[in-house]
Amino acid sequence: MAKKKEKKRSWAEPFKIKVVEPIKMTTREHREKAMKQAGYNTFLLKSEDVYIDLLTDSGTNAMSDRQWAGMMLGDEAYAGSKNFYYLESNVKKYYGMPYFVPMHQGRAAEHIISKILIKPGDYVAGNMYFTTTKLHQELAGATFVDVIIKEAHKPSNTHKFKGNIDIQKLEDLINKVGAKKLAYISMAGPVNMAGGQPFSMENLKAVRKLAKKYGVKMWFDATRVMENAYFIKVREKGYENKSLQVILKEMCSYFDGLWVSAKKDLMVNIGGIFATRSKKVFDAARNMVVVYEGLHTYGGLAGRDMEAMARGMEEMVSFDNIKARVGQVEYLGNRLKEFGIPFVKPIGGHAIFLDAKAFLPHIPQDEFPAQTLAAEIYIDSGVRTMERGIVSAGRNKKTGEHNYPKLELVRITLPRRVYTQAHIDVTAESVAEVFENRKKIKGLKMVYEPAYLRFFQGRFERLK
Ligand code: P71
Repeated sequence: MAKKKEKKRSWAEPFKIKVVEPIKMTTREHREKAMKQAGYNTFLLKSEDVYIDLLTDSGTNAMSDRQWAGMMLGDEAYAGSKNFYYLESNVKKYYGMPYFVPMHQGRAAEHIISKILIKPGDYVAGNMYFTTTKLHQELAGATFVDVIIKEAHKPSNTHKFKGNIDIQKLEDLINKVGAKKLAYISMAGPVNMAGGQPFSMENLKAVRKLAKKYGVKMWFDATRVMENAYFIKVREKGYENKSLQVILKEMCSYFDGLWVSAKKDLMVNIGGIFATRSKKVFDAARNMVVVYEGLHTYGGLAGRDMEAMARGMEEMVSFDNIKARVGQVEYLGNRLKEFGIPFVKPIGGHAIFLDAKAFLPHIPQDEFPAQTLAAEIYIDSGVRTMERGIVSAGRNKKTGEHNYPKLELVRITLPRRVYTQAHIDVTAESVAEVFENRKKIKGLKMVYEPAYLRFFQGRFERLK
């Protein structure tokens, strides 16, 4: 008997729209002017001048009706807010960490953990770097060493777990500097700068084994952990029948502590988490938070923010939710593929990362191809994206030269539950238009460079 042909069925987001925020399209002339005034830096544009804002998925997500309802239940007491206790119990439940300190956002936690664990002259090993994470580690006196697998640095390599740590590289580093000098292993999942690429549970377990052998601590940047958990479920053998909640708990179980920028997975506009199983580190963090953030039961947040976080945490573990999120990123990637546009493969969890070196091969890296491309996409359509290349990589601490990262990327980031498939189509078509006219595009020169995290406030001019 002939096999029945399987019918392809579409799927849709597990929510509908209840509140809308108008956005407006501007003229090309207006955008040319706005981009010039912003020094060809998309961080310096006014949001009002942006049509589709794909700069980041950080704090830009749509909260659910249940989260908004929770905002009215904010207990704004200075000390001991009930929202704090609810959030604390959810941190235990979902991340499995017994000790929790709220923070206003991710980098506050990075600052505090770096100050606690790093002594000047120490090293930190990580699976590629994140800008704010690495800066806080360096400000505390550490040298950051990237021990991610080599495949992660190649945009077209389709390794399923490009966020993995190279175990040999890590062991070599431990042998070279000595375990005592390695303040901790800083592991992010998925890896933002590598293209939203996950690590596998198998790799995590191998890192744990090595860390145990040498007595080295492991800390987890769990900012977008749900996307990593999703990729483990759909790509790694043995996890296909496990719930995301179970996978999340297992991942966290291998770490001594973690931090989270709650502005991502938890679908809130502000918030951060610092959590650990070490009473000693907890006591130190709880004491430092009163110096830098606020009392240890609010950490720079309002009670209502903590309520929205606690509720967002319950929503983030939903399989349908994360499937729709990653599915939207995949949809954008597939549209761009149709146009032959070069981007990082495999398609990551939160964004598509255009390969600016392949897109604009005639622009040398010190004329900032990714910065240029982000500016051109904005000028074409009002779609705002972000540079993740040489500008983000900053300068070498010792020589003062630019760092020249292998990856020179433009990130097209999708906020959670915000844009429709039509917005994604408009975005893909705009990138295709810029691609068609790429040969005419000229690079940039930097005319202002701030000392820290230069990508936020740096200014550029077009080369003639
Ligand atoms: C993103 C952001 C926000 C951002 C930060 C720096 C430059 C440009 C944009 C923030 C992260 C993150 C990871 C993996 C820690 C933070 C800091 N990402 N770890 O991707 O992605 O958290 O912003 O809450 O302080 O747009 P924070």
